[in-house]
Amino acid sequence: MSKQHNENEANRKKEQLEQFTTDDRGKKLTTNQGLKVSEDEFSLKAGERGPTLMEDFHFREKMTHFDHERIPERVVHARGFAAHGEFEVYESMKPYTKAGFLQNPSQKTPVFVRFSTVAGSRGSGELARDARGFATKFYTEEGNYDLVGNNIPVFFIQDAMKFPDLVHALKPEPHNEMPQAASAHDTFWDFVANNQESAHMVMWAMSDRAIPRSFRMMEGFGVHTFRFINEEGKSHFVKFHWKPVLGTHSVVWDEAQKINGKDPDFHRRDLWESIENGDYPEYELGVQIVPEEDEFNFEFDILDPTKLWPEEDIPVKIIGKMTLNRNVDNVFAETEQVAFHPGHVVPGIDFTNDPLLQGRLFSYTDTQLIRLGGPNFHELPINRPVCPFHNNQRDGYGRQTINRGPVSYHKNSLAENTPATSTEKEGGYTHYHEKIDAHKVRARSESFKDHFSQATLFWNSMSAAEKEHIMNAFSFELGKVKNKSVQKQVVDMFANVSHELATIFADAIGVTPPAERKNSVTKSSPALSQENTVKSPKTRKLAVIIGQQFDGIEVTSVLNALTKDGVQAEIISDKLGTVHGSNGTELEVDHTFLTADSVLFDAVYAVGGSNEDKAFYKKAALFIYEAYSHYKPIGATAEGIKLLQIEGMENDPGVIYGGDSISFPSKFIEAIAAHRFWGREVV
Ligand code: HDD
Repeated sequence: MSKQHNENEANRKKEQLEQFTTDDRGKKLTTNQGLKVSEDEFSLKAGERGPTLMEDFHFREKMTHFDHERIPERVVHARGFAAHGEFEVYESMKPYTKAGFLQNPSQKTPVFVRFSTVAGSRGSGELARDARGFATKFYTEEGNYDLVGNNIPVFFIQDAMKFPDLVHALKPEPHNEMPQAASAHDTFWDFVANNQESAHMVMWAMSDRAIPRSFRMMEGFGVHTFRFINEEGKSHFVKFHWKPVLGTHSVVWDEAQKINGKDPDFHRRDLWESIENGDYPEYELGVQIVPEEDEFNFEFDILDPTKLWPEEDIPVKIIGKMTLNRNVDNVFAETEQVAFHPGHVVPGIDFTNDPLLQGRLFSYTDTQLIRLGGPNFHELPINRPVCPFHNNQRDGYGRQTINRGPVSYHKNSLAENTPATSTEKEGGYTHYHEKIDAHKVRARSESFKDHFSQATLFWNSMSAAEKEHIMNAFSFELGKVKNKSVQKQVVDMFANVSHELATIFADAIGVTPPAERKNSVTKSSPALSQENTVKSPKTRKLAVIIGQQFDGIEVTSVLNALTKDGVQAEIISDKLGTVHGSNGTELEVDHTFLTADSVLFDAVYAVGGSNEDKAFYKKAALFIYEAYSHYKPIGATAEGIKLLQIEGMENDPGVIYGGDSISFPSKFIEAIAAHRFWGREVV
């Protein structure tokens, strides 16, 4: 296949959307009926000071449209942000699946990805402690395939029946609608303690995974076990993973809370700006594959969505790459109106009997009916497949397709029995012929009853710093819970995961520590720790704290070296305008201490300036101290050392002092890539 052909394929969705895109710039203002408007500021009145007239159709049309501009937000995952991109497979997956988009390495499939938080409403801050949604729509030649996942590989509950209960407990409490976008309240923890299958996901939610640095730096998981089906009809169990090329990184909790105030759009801004700058976010697609005959060879049930498959036991095979390379033109039309559904599958991908997945297969279409106002949401431009679609469905709110002819039923003779069904060979979807012989029961499978082993596996896999963050998160969340009994129940529950963990947070919240409990799980999975992730300086945001009469030669050479490695420097001083270096170097200031904040950056380069007063030094020192207290890399050169507030700070890990200016840039880049330095004693 030629390169041109691939690009054409990748652009198919873009071209389709372009047919619906309109640019109002430079055009004449009209009503929705196309009537040219002569006056758009004043309503039609009986006299200049008189009442507005009913006759004013222009006023009524404009106002009615405005009054109806809002649609219900998603019941969960309301706050989200999305981008377009493309996916390519590295090698044919033919032995495992017949899915067309996974066959040919030279084929590009357009994708649309929406990232989200779960609990908060549409306007909530993005740095909530929460799971992140990671939903991908592949516009394949065989129809849309949706991989509707999260950045956490397991779920709180095992059966979809409990989803409304979980969400009621997690969302703001109904009597006073508080707290917004937070799990730190009584009803959530009451749910946890009384639904102990949540233990494993709660461990993830209390870990750094729940406060990602960026959508570009988090993993994605399909969570459920799905099936791959090949041409011969053979089934393999499969779990899907997205691995971010930049590695998996997080912020610290104090920082997250402050970012929510300083820039509640922090994650969407990061995604938007990266794409605008051409730093396209990339994720590799990985699969864990288990042959059908091994279904019962594990110490957990592979259908249980509260269990992951340790990567050391079942390796993740990397099979392709997704690149997000285009921002949306209109957030409402695309990001808000996109409708994902785990039931949007293509031949070669099938479901398992995971009771959480089975229930999801109902909920997603159902929710779109109320959210998008009727059964024609598939016709919204963002939701249309790029391949043809024909059937006998007709009419309904907002129908756009004009179906010709009298025949809208199957079977028929008047239209030669078309639209016609397809055989499996012709690409018709057939469900996997799984044999089922069972009693109808409302029950949890015995094999789903171990709630703690993998929660402990997760705990065992954490580094010392990660464990500390988890303990602090429990102490914070339960510190906000008012009901003593709920606090006690949670302490007792998590003593089953780790006695050490439960004891520490029990102490922090004034609850009697649990009695010593034996925990036989000693296994760990290094792949679960973010300490072992990819480290790269690329796209890291550096705050350059600089004043008048800085050392021009040094700063120019350091900034050149850093930008060459992909670090993005922004100049911060106490006034906008230009700062002047000693040798005539000039730099344009991007932000002042008022408009920028330490929590919005990954690292700080303390330069200072020989011509600055005490006020400048005070603001600069505060900025740097905050970065230091969030364990961020700090580089300081001769003049900049004066900005380091604490004595001996220059000897701390991750504080690079530029005494030796030759090796300074490379040491600083290495520190920026390292992300954070947990070894610091911070009070
Ligand atoms: Fe869900 C939205 C992911 C369980 C019911 N879910 C939604 C979104 C994501 C997920 C990423 C946002 C999609 C978007 O950006 O538009 N959900 C998950 C994952 C789950 C999960 C990974 C567990 C493995 N969800 C789940 C269950 C149910 C739902 C068990 C109900 C039975 N989810 C919904 C929903 C939403 C939704 C109510 C709200 C908006 C929407 O569907 O389109 O149908």
